[in-house]
Amino acid sequence: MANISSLTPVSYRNVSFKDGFWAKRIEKNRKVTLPIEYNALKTTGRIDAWKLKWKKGDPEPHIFWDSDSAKWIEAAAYSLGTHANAKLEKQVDEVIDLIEKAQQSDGYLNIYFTTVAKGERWTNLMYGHELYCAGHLMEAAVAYFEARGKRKLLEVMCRYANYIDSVFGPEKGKIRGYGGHPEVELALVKLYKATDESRYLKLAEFFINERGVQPCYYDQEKEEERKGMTLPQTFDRNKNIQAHKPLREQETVVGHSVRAGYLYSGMVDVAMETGDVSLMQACRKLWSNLTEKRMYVTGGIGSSRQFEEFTFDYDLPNEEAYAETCAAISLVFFAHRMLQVEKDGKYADVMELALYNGVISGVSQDGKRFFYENRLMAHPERTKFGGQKPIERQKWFGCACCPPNIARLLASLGQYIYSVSKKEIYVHLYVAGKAKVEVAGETVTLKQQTNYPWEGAVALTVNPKVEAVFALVLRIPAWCRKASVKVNGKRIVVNGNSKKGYVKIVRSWRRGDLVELNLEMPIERMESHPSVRHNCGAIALKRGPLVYCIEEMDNGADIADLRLPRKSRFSLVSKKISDEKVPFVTATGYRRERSGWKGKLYQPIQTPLREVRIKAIPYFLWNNRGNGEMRIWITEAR
Ligand code: FUB
Ligand code: ZN
Repeated sequence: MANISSLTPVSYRNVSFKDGFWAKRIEKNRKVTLPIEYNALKTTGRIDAWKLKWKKGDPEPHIFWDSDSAKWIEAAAYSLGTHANAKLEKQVDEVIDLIEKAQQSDGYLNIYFTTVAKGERWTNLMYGHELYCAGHLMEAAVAYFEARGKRKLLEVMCRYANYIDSVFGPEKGKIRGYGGHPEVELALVKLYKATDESRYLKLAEFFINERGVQPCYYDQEKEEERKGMTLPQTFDRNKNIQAHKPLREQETVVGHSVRAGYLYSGMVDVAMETGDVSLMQACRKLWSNLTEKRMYVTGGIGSSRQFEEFTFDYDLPNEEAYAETCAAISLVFFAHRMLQVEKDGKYADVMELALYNGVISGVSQDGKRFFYENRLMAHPERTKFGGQKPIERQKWFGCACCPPNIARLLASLGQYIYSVSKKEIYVHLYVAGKAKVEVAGETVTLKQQTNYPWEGAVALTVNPKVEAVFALVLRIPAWCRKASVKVNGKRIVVNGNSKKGYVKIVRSWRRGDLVELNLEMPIERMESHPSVRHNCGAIALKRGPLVYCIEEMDNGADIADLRLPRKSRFSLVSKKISDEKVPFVTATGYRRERSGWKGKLYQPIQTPLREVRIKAIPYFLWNNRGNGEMRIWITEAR
């Protein structure tokens, strides 16, 4: 079967960032976050755990500690792929040496199941995370090989993949199981692409095809082997890990949200590489259900903190939102893959939405603290109850999946901006910087100058080595109602000429050709589908890709008391949050008076409203100036 991908992403190594929104964040990621995370891995014992010195009585390494080091190596690899750093490279090499030594003679590699649970390999596929950890290590190996040409980890992971291939599969004597936490599927496809070893693709295909086949593998895994998991009767375990029915029959996104995002990404990868049309069709259906009924306005996914899972259509609670940083990242992965197959701007729209809101809210502006949950409404007192994580971003977590995940995403952000086909360059995201692209047999340098997402003007200079005919295909985001494009000062028709969210400019391009794109970016009042009961009577503010929120420090306490009239006008006021100039949105609104309530909890309506100025900031920036209340959805007054 043939590869059905229409586009190929331009490697992050060919993309550089300059002076813009992402340049700042990627630099912080490189200079602040990566070293902090290395120290956290060191001081919490995650790196030393690779020495396999654990003995009874010592604190146990967590079942997926391997994946924390792996994601950090992957992030460091991307960073080294664009910025040399001898100290960082040495740290990576040292960790890789430990990993190599930890590999068993048959190729097996896992901290927990080689020390604490020795002899219990593959007995707990549902929760054991062995294949999940293997997947993250494979991704790290490929990233490091591609960034620095070093093969050690790649060879370790090929040995491990060969071993896994000898254990799992449809053949007699092999385990017909698959990982409780998907991840290895997409990783095997990466390993296949890096090595050209078709066994890895076949194995990924097996894991995808076997998942959910009835009787379900997990019903056969013995109960007592799922150590330490006391689960309520109502909990549908197979559904939580998307194994309740074969994947091609699944139409609604269910279960654990990160698992779902990684799984769907792996499904697209396998479908893309093998040309599997029925699998691709399943991905489309799942995408629709996810983005039309189960996604937050921020691109966050996962409505229930309990089991970190999806619930039911339109159930999108704000204060109780789970919306894990990793889940939003997994949505970016899924969207990006769908985009390469479908060339449809609806995927880029969601990718952008998640990046600018539900993902980047996961790290503080200084790059030092992280959110695991990305709630859409917060009250400092409320978060002390109900098993919620604290309101403020944390330095690290016991379950630390999110910090290194955001680090690897930021370090590899370049790969999400452009794609190419034989004769087309697609520009999905507007980001200040440069890219080197191969198209129509020529090398083309593209330069983007823009202050996006704060402003909607983008100047794109096209520099082919020699004059060449190809199409420059620019995304017109769905949020933009009015866009204009000029080529060398001459206007071209956009509205009406754009197809699936992109406008295509075919011409013989010459050095210095200038494309000017202007995306009008007014402040929009957003409403939810009427079935999202949590947001009835409320609106959210959005400008371009950015969702706004109101915070206590700008509006005083009790922000639930604020009302925003439908007719009030907005203004933008530029203010600094830390070292960054940010457009605050302000509007005249109302606040209920607090007097007259002594000794009462309820009363017939009589509270007067007083006029106030409401101030909103981009959601991703909340909780950077101290703790306090926050909400995205504001009660509307007519
Ligand atoms: O299970 C591994 C990771 O830990 C998941 O992806 C996150 O949701 C967290 O539970
Ligand atoms: Zn996470």
